[in-house]
Amino acid sequence: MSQVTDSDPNPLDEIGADPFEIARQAAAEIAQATGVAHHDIALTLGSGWGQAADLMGETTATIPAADITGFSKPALAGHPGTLRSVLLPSGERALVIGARTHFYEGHGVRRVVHSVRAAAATGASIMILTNGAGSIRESWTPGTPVLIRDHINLTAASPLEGATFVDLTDLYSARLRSLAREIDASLGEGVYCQFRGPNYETPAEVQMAKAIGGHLVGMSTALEAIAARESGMEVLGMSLVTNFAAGIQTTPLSHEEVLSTGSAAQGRIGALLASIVGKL
Ligand code: 8IG
Repeated sequence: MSQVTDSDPNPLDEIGADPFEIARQAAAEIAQATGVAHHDIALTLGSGWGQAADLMGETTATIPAADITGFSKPALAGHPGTLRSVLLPSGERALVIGARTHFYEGHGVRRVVHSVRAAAATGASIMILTNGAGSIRESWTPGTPVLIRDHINLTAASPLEGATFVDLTDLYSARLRSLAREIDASLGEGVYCQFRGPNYETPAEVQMAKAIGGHLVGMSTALEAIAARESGMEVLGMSLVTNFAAGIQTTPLSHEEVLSTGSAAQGRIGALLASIVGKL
């Protein structure tokens, strides 16, 4: 593990740690803290997606993620760092993860995928991963939500350890994608390229991503999706285009642009995601 600091010690970083045992411990603590023994679905809400939780159902518990074993302290403003238990109209329970650990933080892949493994250990069988992303397609302007059809993992890392051969055909469930398109037939589908970050790409790197079949560029999701599949979950991935990728747009990229596009779109995409969850 490439641990850059011990100011936020984490049992996942200890020698001999079993990440699945730590995920089970986290799940037990989530059950205790929320009073909900079993969650049915889990959602990670990335840039712009935060409002979906309020529209999906009734939040019955909100807990600081950092209180739960294995979770890291929040690294970024706009990423609130909470776990919420939401009672859906169907009676099902959703675990809403507003606390993402990014690969670029340098704490290793185990920490990046811990929330997904913990969600699986709470019983969730569907994992919805959302993010903000840069678009390579000119027709996908900032503010456009897109379904992730497949990914290209450019991090040179994997959450799988040892000889764990996991099939990733249909990683992003065709069933869930078509369900989403029943809610909004205009939803496009694209291939998401996860770069390590935290720098945005050079224009040449964006052209490379395009040449190898990518449509969206970002810094999350692919590693989490792999871990979700390893844990047997069905995965839905969605990006909110917050900017054109470098070189597609001629103006410099900025985190402020990402945040303002996210806040402008959040009511609309939150409602979209809430309707999708209502159909699961
Ligand atoms: I939001 O253009 C967001 N995240 N790598 N590139 C990468 N990540 C991003 C981008 C982008 N926009």
